[in-house]
Amino acid sequence: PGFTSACEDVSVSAATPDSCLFCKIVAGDIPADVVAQNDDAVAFRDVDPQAPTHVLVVPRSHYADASALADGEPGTVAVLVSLARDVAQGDGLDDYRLVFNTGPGAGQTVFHTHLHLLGGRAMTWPPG
Ligand code: D5M
Repeated sequence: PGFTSACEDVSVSAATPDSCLFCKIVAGDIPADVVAQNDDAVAFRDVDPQAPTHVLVVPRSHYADASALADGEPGTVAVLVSLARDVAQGDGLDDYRLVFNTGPGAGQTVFHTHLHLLGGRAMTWPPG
C-alpha cells in the first residue's frame, strides 16, 4: 500500500533527493502522518505498521543509510534517537525497539536514512 518511490527501484548510490520518497515527505510534497519534527528530523507513522507504534524518524537531509548519515551529519544520528524517544514517551512506551535496516540484505527498501521506532507489543529476539 501507499506510495512507491524511485528510491525503492534504484541502487543505494543512485538514489537522489529528487527521486526520494522520504525527501518528498520531508518537503511536504507527499502526505504522511507526521507525529513530531524539529530542525533536523521528521517522524511519521509507517504505512505498514509492524507494531501498535511503528514510526519512522528521518533526517531532513538525504543520506542513503545510517552509516552515511553518521559520516555526513553525526549529530543528527543523536537527534533521530532523541526524537524517537520523545515519540515513544508520547505513545506511553517505556520499552521500545529502534532499528536501522542497512542494505537490501538487511531489509532496507527505502534508501533515505530512517530509524524505525517499534513498540506497544512484546518484542522477540532474534528479529527475523
Ligand atoms: O523500511 C521502509 C519503511 O517505509 C517500511 O516499513 C514501509 C515504510 N513506508 C513506505 N512508504 C511509506 C510512506 N509513503 N509513508 C510512510 N511509510 C512508508 P525499510 O527499513 O527500508 O524496509
